[in-house]
Amino acid sequence: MPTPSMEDYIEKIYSLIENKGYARVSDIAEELLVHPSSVTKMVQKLDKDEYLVYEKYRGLILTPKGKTVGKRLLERHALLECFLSVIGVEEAHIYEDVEGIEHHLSWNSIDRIGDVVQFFQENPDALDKLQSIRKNN
Ligand SMILES: [Mn+2]
Repeated sequence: MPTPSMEDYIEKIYSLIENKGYARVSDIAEELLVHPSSVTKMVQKLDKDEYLVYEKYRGLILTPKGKTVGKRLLERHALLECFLSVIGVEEAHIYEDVEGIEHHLSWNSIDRIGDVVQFFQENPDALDKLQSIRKNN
């Protein structure tokens, strides 16, 4: 199992490759607000654990295992953003709050939160009721 920090890196590398087609150490460092030497160290660990293959002058590519995990982590992040948005959390808090909780929930909880999101998407009346509760609190 990847640690929270490894998850952050795998998620970020996956999304960089999705969006730009590649992930450089400098891009990862910039996006995660860490020193490039920390990125290199972590990338070496992720290589050792077979999430990616890192070649100093050719950059890095995710292994099938890294891709599967990265996709799941990105989906988890998106689901939690959706959940906070559905329950009425202000936009300004959403990203940071998701970064704070995403590593600390079991996949069981993530799946059940997915049910709640689906429930509100399929039942606009329930969403209206939730909104009226919110307005009164
Ligand atoms: Mn995230």
